[in-house]
Parts: sequence; structure tokens; C-alpha cells
Amino acid sequence: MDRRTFIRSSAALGLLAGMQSLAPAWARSTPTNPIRSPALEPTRRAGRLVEYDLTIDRTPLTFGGKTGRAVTINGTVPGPLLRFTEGDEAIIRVHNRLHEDTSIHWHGILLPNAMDGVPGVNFPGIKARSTFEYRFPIQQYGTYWYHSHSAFQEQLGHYGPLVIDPAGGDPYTYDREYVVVLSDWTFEDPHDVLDNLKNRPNYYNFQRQTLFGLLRGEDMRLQDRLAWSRMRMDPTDISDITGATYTYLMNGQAPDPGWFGRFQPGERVHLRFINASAGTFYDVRIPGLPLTVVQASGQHIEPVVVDEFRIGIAETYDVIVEPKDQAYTVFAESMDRSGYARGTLAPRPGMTAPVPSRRKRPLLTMMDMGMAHGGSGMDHAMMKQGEVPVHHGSRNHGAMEKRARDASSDTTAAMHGHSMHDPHAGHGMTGMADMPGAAPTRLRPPGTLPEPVPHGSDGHGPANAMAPDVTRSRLHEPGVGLEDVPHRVLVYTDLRALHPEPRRAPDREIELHLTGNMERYMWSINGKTYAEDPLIPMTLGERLRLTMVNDTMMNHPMHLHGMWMELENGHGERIPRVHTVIVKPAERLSVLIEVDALGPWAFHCHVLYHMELGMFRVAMVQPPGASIPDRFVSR
Ligand SMILES: [Cu+2]
Repeated sequence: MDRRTFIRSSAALGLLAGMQSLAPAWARSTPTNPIRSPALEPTRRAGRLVEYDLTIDRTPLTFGGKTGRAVTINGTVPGPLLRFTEGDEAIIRVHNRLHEDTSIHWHGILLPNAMDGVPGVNFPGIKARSTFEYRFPIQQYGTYWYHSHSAFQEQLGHYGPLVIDPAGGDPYTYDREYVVVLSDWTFEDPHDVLDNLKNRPNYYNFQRQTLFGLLRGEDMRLQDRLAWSRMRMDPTDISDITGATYTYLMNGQAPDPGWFGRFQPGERVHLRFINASAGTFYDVRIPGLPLTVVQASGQHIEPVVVDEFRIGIAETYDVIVEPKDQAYTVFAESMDRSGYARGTLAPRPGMTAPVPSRRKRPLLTMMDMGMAHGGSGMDHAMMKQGEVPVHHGSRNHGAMEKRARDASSDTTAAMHGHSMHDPHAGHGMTGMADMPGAAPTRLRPPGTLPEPVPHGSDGHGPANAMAPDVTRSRLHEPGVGLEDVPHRVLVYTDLRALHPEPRRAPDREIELHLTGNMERYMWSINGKTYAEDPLIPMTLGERLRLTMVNDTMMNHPMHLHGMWMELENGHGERIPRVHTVIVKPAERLSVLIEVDALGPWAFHCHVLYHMELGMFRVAMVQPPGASIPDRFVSR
């Protein structure tokens, strides 16, 4: 199926809809056969066995008169929609026609370790001109996607959607469905993109504040400007890569005219948003239409109505809309406002709706620095000795920090998962339970939010440029650039699992710091790259609380393979399951993991360039007492 056929099938779909809608919308019973996004026809279907064949190749791709060479799946970008029903058995043969290795990882899918598709972790990869057969049971429902885990192929178009219908049907109805894949495309070689970033990390940031702006005090007070420059950061460092090189895509279409989806007035339309970008966070809205969010990370949630949502790289959100007899713009603005992907939902072909103007570029705030007070006063020298800028409940953090500084072991500090003296305590492999003086982690009930914690002296070395003074939960915040929008924006604390489940308290707790140095374009975990420190050991059967602390000023979408993360967003038995979670600058968040799948599982930032540079680990799940395989021993 080439891109043109994709458009043709969309048109055919519209025709079908016309036939079906002879009855007025109100007179139709609950639709049992909604009109679905066109999926690839399986090679073979035998009972519950569903077989697909996918071919990876290089194909010319043209936007705006320029032609590049994409890495395509069955000739298209994005690749074809694969569709299953919960309970199916999948066989997917991947034929590699490239002159290099390739792979496919099934993002968010729980499956046997050898089928997870990460070269060097789960299997050797798919060699040039060879075929690999994936086979795994489909044990879940929801909207997911698949992509290459080899080199930079994902940036070049090697991704596609995967949808699994629940065995018992969805708990909501819809008449029509579209998969909406957001992604980013560059005509540059991704290796050059990385080189550019390494040589000058703000290479693609054309929005940097000018000296002129500084002198006129345009955007910030001079004092703040000076403070920022001492931090060697710029408050406009929102995205590594911007519209300066990216073409933002919606279902493989550049914004003008963009993707087109047809509907019949009165229909409930289910939109399955997938962010398959290599480096772009999107803010999605459809002006004039409230969005009822019904799935996050492929999992049903209590429906929540918003006007806009941020979708991090690798996240998925499913929304239901009820459009009237008019055209609407599906607007996906890049987080840094340097561009957008665009589509149109309309009852008739040829209709368009106004394209919103791009909003003001966002600026990082003192909150993103891990400062409590915001605005000026971020300068360390200006802070009174011993003052810790935390205002939270009745706990006296100022006193706590002082105590921690004075005493060699402080139970209160340890309970907060952080020793003031040794920033490495509680990092990586050492479970909190092993720490002398640590309070049992079960003191904090499962599902609750972590308390703010002052950061100790930073011990991550040159690989980490800064440490926030305080890290805290930011799950209730919409994120940079969305703080002041005049409408409802989805936040992580809005996500509540549709069905409550008892949540077991963790047996063990580990804390990982997301670290980096923007000036040197280095990205790591606990100040170490994957090569330097590859492993997070986990024990089969344990219940783990993984706390992630973002020491950097960038957002990192963190993804765990093979097991769900239960995001502790304060909703107890209704905390949502996610496969990917954005960790905001200076944020501290925690997830619970039921460690129930043997083998090495990738855990990484889904900004492709951050992952490539070392913000990557292997979560090694083994039976109790097993020794670490040689290939994963630290160098
Ligand atoms: Cu990252």
C-alpha cells in the first residue's frame, strides 16, 4: 500500500459511511461494526492465529518538492496498521531488504522476552536481506505502535500503528475510528543531526533569546538572564530538534494540506493518537471540539473531557469526539511552538477549517530549575544560608536538611529516598531496604505521590550539568507552555484506571536520576551512560517502586519494555498503567512495577538521540540468586 492508496482507501471509507448513514444518527442502535481505520490484510488468518508479512526497505519520500529516502514498512510512512483481537496469536514475519540490520519492537506489548525486538538486548537483530519471524500471544487490548530499535531508522520512517480490540468490546461506543500517527521527518541524515547537536547543542534552537532582547529586558528580568547564563542553559531550550529541520507529520502527511478524515454528522468518532516521533512532543487540540479521553497508554481510563493534551514521544491517547456538520482542524503543535502537524476532520472532501496561529514560544521557568519560588531569586548566592525553598504540608524540610547535614544517618531523609550526604545512595542497584537506617518503604502507601525532596550535593560528575535544589511531583501540571492556556488541558493526575484494583505495597524501592549536560549534549542515568553502567537488576516476583528524578531541564519520556508501570498519581487503587511517562524538569515521580517477566528488558528515554547517547538501561529480571550474564557486566 503506497501513500496514494492510503488516501484512496480513506476515500472509499467515506463512501461506505455514506451508505451506512441513510438512517439518521439518533435512529441507529449502538454500532456493533464501527467503521475502522484501514488495516493491513493479514497474510493468513486461521482461527485465532493472525499472520502478517512486513517488508522493510528504502523508499523515496517527497515533501514540498524535496525528496529524501525513508526507511519504509511495506512501502509507506507510517507503516501499515496491524490489527488484532485480544486472545489472538500473532505471527509477524519481518523481511529486511535493507543493506543494514533492522528490528521491530512492539511498543507497550507484553510478550516473551525473545520477541521484544531490541538488538543486543533480546536478540541479535535482523540481518540485511534476511527474515525474522516474531510469534507471541496477544494478551491485552488497546492502541499501540511498533518501530525499529536499530540505529536511527525510527527517525527515517520505520514505525507504524498496532491496535488490539478488547475481547469483551470497549466500554464506550463509537461509529467511526481513525488512527492518527504523529511523527517528525528530517531531510538531514540523523547522524548529521546528532553531530550538529554535539557541536552546538542549540543548533536547531532559532528561538534563542537575543542579546538585544536581553538588553531591553524583553522576556525576563536582567537578573534572571544572568542567572540562566551562569547555569549554561537558555530558557528557550525546550526541544533539542525543532521545525528548523523537522517536517511535522500527521499520518505521514506534511501540514499543507495535511491529513484528511471524513465523518458523517452525528457520528461519535474515536481518534487513536500515537506519537511516533523521534524528537517531538506534541500538544493536540481540535478547536471547537471537546476531547473525551478514554484510553491512555492503551488502557481504559475513567473518561475525562479536555480541550487539549500533551502527548510525549511514544505515548498514546484515545479520544472520542462528536463533530457537528462542519470542518475541524486537528492541530498538533510541537511543544516548542516551532511548527505543527495538521489534519482536517470534515463531513465532505475539500472542506477545511482555520489553522490556529502558533502560540508564543514557551520559556522554561525557575520551577523547571527545581527552584521553589519562581521568578527572580533563583541565584544560589541570594538564598539565605540553610534556606530550603519548600512549602509543603507541615513537614519542615529546612530543619530536615540541616539535620541531614549534621548527622551521618537521618531516618527522615532516608525515608524520602535520598541521603543528603551521598547522592548515590539509593541510586541504581542499591535497594532502599538495604540502606542502613532506611524506613520501610511501605510507610508510603502504594499509589500515593512522593513528597518533595531537596537534592543533595550533586555527585554525578561532568555528565550532569546541574542538580535542582528541590525535586517534587509535577503530575498535576500540564507542562511547559501550557501553564496559562485558557482551556482544559489533560494532566497526569486526571488519569484514573477504569477499574479499581488492590495495589500491593512495594517490597523494594530504587531511585534513578535522569542526568545530562545540554552544553555538551550528553545524556545519561545517574551520570553514567548505558555503556558505563548497563544494568538495573530486578528479581522475579518482587514488587518494585521505581522513583525517577529528573535532574535536567528537558522533558524525558521514559519507557519500560515488557512490564507495566503503575503511575503513582495519588489515585490509590485507580492509578493508571502506562508504558511511557514524561518526567518533567526537576520532577520526582514514582511508578510501581510488578516484576513478573523474566529476561533483559530495555528501559530508556524515548527521545531517540538521548537514548542513543546513553539514557538507556537494561532491567534484568532474574530468579532470586541468579548471577548476571557476562554481556551485561559493567565495563
Ligand atoms: Cu531524554
